[in-house]
Amino acid sequence: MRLRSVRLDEVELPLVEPFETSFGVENARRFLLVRAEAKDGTVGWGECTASVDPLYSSESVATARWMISERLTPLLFRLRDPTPEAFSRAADRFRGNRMAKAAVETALQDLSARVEGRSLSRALGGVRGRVPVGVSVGIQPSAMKTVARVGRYLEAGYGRIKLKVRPGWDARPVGAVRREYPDIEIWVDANQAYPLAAAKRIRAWAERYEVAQVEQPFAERAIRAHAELARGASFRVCLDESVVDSSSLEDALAAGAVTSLNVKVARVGGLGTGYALARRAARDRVPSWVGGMLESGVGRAHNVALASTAPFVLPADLSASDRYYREDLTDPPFVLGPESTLEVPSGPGIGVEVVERVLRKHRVSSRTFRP
Ligand code: OSB
Ligand code: MG
Repeated sequence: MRLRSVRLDEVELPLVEPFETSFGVENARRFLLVRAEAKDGTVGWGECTASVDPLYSSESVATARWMISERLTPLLFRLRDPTPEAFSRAADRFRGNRMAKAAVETALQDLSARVEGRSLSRALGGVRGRVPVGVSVGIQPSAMKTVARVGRYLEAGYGRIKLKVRPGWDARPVGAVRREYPDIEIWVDANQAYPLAAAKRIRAWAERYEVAQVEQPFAERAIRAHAELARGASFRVCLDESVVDSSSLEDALAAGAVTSLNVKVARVGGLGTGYALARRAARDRVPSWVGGMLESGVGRAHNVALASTAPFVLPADLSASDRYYREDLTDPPFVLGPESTLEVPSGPGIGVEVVERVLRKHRVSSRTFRP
């Protein structure tokens, strides 16, 4: 396969409602899209989930734009056969910048599956036609509003609820949801917001309200703190930000710091690495699930394809398009199916198409690169 062009679009898509985490509020998502076109006209799409400010990780829209424009695209054009694997291997010499790398790698994954005329799920070895999903609920103005929000998601059919928490916003909302819904599966995610000394208190409310999983309460590098929390706990300790590559996963496994693994395609630099990490975790009987970053239909489709592979056994943070956006970039939109699942598209590549009309409406800039 030879490439004809790479286009880098910047898009701003309004969210249906603000999404608040321990590190900030988002009202709209501003992100990059990579459009890779082969000589024969076949097109593959990838999404970059870095946000305007480096709050979730050190990458931002601006750093990813520079990385993709000035380093990754030139590197890609120098490859004789630009497969996703060849690209990842070559891009490895640049440190970090995994969200930028993932945007390019996923575009090549879509493109190469389309060239081969098969779905991305099939290309990755997917074993499921529907993937179990849940919903991630942002920090709300009050515990009452949290309960109401959760109620609406349960009514819509979501089977597990992840509540965003932070110091001062944990036992109260979690307890309120548990009292209203005694039987639902509750996960929480703190995005590194707690000091190491908070372990005892986290354990107390998580066990009291039968939380099934506590995600990334401590800092990215705090492997020992996560291991301490996991020891003897009735809930799983999930790592998100801490695991970015195989060595960080090895250290976390050896320390007993990870009893559930959130795999985000963007955080680990692409689908290839994401799949490998989940396989490695499964060898130690650590279950994996696909995490989300409020992706548009493009990134969501990549995530759904990954979630269809064997090592992903827990429900993903992948909700229907209408939970995020009034008008998604892709067609058809993702809709919630029976038993809290999303259907895995079976068409070529990611199996959904970018609607150029919607893209143009929300696009703020566009730049095309040629070999
Ligand atoms: O930590 O999982 C996270 C969104 C932005 C940044 C970090 C996270 C999230 C989510 C969103 O939880 C989940 C989704 O896309 O549905
Ligand atoms: Mg998380």
